[in-house]
Amino acid sequence: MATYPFPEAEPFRIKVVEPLKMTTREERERIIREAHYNTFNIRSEDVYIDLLTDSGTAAMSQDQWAGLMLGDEAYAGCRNWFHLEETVRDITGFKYVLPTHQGRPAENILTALYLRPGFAALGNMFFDTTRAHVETKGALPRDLIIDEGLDTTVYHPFKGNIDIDKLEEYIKRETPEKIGFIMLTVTCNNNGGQPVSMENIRAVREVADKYGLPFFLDAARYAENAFFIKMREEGYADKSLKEIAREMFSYADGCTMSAKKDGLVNMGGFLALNDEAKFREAQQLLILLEGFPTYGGLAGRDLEALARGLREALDERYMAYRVGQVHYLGNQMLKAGVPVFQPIGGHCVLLDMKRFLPHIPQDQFPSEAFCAELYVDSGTRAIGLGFLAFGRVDRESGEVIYPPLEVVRMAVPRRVYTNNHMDVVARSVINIYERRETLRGMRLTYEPPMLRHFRAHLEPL
Ligand code: P61
Repeated sequence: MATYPFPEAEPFRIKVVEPLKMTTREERERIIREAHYNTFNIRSEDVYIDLLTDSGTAAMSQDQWAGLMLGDEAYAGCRNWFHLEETVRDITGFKYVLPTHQGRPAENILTALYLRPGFAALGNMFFDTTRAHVETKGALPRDLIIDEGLDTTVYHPFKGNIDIDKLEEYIKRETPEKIGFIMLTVTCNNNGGQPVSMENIRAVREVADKYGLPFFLDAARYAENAFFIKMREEGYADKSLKEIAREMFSYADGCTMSAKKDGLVNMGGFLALNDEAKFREAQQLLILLEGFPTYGGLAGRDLEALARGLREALDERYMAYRVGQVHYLGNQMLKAGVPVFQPIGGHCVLLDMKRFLPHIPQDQFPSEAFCAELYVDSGTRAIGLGFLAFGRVDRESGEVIYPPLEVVRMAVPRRVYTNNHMDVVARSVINIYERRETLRGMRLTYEPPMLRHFRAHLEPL
């Protein structure tokens, strides 16, 4: 990554601290055993450094906390809603905004508006909740990311890009009438927070216009995406993150937003649209599923914290620190030869388990074996995103389908941990890498029928 003109050190100081419990190795060995070797089953209190997710885990600023006291809890027309609406319109340029309690209700409404059984939705890589909402409408989600996006070894500045040729081929083959919409996830979460270039977003707009298709952004990490465009794409170095974000949104017809990421809040989201008729329909669904259109499942105080958080995430010094910290963590591992997905993305470091633990076959859950070891070694919690999460058995042929990536994700919460914490994590990963041959595979002892990784039980072989 290019060096940022501002220092990457924290542009804040710490006013409130949350003590962390320290456990012994013996305690952690017992805890992971009792959690059936699945880090989702560990109590947060027993975790020292929690890198399970960057979603809803941010530390709010004093301005956001102060905003909570200005919460107007009226059922209809609270002032915080108007502040949020005005902020979203200002950042995105979209005409209509619908508040939701997180990202997935926005996805539920959008997919209900645009999809029918037999339709397809085309994207770079659909996040799992979006994918599930597409599927529950009877439609097919299709991931058309560029090939480099799934190669953990090659460098590409925008590994979140969609393959424009594949996109156009798909539309021509299946006919535009069968396509509900195109969606780009910015940054692309499934391959580690890889950015999408402005050029690619613009090219999708052209394809969408050519075939008369709506085009949306999954904007959960749009500000991190804007930062990568500023750092890596010709012509954007002197633009502000807000200008870049505004341009990104200008090519789309709307967006879904899980504000638990770049909204810097612990809960919140929205759907934004330009189409008035669709907006009216969406409002009906919102009332049914979330609440009245001026609160949509959130308290007035939460709407206020979100309006303030959205602006803070576009601060360049914050973002240089934010992405800088994720890279600080990943670069230490890279220097020690650990197989890290490259380039490092915006919100997490991915470890390639096919190269880290080549002696453990994918069906023996190398990612979960590593996560259990990491927890015992340093009290760090990470998650496996590979065969356990995404593997499946084909219903017709009975064939076992392996996902293309077998990775461990270490997602960094925003403004929460210091670089000393990052040092602990990096040392622990390097320590395990040096004795990787001693790790053993796992087997399942309990497997839920759906989304099995959340609740599965495992034991070492
Ligand atoms: C995460 F294991 N992400 O990365 P909601 N779009 C995108 C997301 O990253 C995202 C959502 C939409 C999570 C939380 C999470 O099975 C899981 O506000 C790009 O969570 O509804 C969420 O936003 C959905 C992790 C969610 C999971 C579901 O950690």
